[in-house]
Amino acid sequence: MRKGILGCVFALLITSSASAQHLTDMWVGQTEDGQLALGGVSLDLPIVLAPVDGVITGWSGANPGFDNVQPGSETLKPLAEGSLIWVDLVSISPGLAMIDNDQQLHTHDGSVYCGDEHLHVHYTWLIDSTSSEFDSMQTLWSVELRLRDESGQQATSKTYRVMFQNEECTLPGDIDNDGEVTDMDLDVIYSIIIDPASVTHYERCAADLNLDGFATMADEQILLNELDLEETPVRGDANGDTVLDMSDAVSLLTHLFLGGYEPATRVHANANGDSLVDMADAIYVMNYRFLGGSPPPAPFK
Ligand SMILES: [Ca+2]
Ligand SMILES: [Ca+2]
Ligand SMILES: [Ca+2]
Ligand SMILES: [Ca+2]
Repeated sequence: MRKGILGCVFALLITSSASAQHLTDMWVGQTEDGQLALGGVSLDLPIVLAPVDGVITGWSGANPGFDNVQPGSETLKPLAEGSLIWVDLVSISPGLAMIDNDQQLHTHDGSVYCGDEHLHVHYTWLIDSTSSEFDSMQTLWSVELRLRDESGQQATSKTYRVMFQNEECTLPGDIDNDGEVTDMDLDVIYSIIIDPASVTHYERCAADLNLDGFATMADEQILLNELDLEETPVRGDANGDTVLDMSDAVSLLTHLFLGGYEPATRVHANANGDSLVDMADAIYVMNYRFLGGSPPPAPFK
């Protein structure tokens, strides 16, 4: 039922987009060695899809399309005459769909005919918010694909990964969106990893440094590397000896009121994990150590 309705909608969508050459289209050609390859666009950054609501609901777009190599390519040669190019979908993220020119919905691995040596197609990519596999905590979806020549003239391409987002994150790692990646961002990544539903989509997205769609401790490790830190800090451990005790409260008070002492990162100073480094953090450490108060929030061991 849904597929029939989709057919009408996408006949329109595809007709209107098929004639245009888009900046993000991928060129399909062959290398000097006769292997199929993609060119014309960098696949390092996710493609941001636009919101749609109605027959299909979620985020969609007809980019990238697949075009024959355009004049001026220095790295790829045009396809051999008689080529019959298929796109093999090697894997596709749950919740992501590709809709081909026959209005077929592809949500799992499979193959789609792309065209001959003059190919020019725009499939529709859809982050399907109505899919049972859609995860609202996810911030990036991807498809792995390769090109195959049914005529046998060119070798199968390597596998490419094309990434899609439903909201742009300009700088992965810049979780507080102040334009730079600092230990302020490290201070907040732990709460995102523990409870992604408690933060905004942008924060989840910015915390996904390895671009797998979710904020996890693997992203924390990348952030540590970017900040030249060797290991996960202990929250509230102001003097950096990995033990939380009275000396941390003293170090923190020295930092706050006397100057001349700087905790290694904001995580070391911000014992209670709120948005400030202040007197309350020193009190929090003393409460925990001497009065049976709560331990600091993560990272704490
Ligand atoms: Ca930042
Ligand atoms: Ca991640
Ligand atoms: Ca300490
Ligand atoms: Ca604090």
